Amino acid sequence: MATYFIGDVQGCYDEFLLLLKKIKFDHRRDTLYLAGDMIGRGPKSLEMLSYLVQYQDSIKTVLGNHDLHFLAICSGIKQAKESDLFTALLASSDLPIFIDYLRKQPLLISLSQHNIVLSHAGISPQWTLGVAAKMANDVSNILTSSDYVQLLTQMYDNECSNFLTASTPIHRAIFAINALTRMRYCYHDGSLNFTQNCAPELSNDSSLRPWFDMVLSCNQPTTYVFGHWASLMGETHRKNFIALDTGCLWGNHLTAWCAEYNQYFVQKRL
Ligand SMILES: [Mn+2]
Repeated sequence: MATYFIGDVQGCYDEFLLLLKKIKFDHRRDTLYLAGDMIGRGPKSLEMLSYLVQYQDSIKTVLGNHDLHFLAICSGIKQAKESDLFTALLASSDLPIFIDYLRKQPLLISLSQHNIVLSHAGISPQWTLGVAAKMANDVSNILTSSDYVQLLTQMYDNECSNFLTASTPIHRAIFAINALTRMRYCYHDGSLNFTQNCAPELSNDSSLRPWFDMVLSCNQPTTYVFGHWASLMGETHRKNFIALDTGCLWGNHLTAWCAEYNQYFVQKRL
């Protein structure tokens, strides 16, 4: 019985299956958590999503920005770009099942038995873990309601970068989406920057810090698992921040982490 986490698959389904084989993943005994961005830009998003729908009991996910973007495309809010490689997925007769599945996926998962918190991009330094869980839950409540298209229409809003000045429930929900699925760097007041995406070693902007250097400490020793930030290549220099996007889509590799043994496994891009 093991607990695994895998970073951004982004439609790299063949590598995903090879990595499951490498960790000897057993759907009857083990649990796998995906850090979001399961689909988008890679070659096999249709196969990936079909697999996730089939194995919902053993594979849990949080939503990433690409997953939400796909929902926006399905709702007619955004147009798919050629580089999204969503053509097969959008033409599938199972599309309503995929939309339904994605709308039900959370933006944050807490595993209290391991003191682990999983989200696609991270946890806002302006939040306690309790506030983070509440805000993620508020977003999920909208995503599973009939108002969800309205939220998807409004979510492309870089103005919602500061939780402390977000004055309405919808602005707080959009901030939550921005923090949980898009954040990398924050300003010193904890508000979000949306443009810088290089590794911290290469950043020369002193007004910005990685979110994981700013996140509020809590009484419980918490391990933060996240994806989204491929240029980190897994390196946070902090042992309780597990960065799992190692750029498989960009020709690097897909990474799995086993919580019980603090062990990493990788599968190179084919
Ligand atoms: Mn992402």
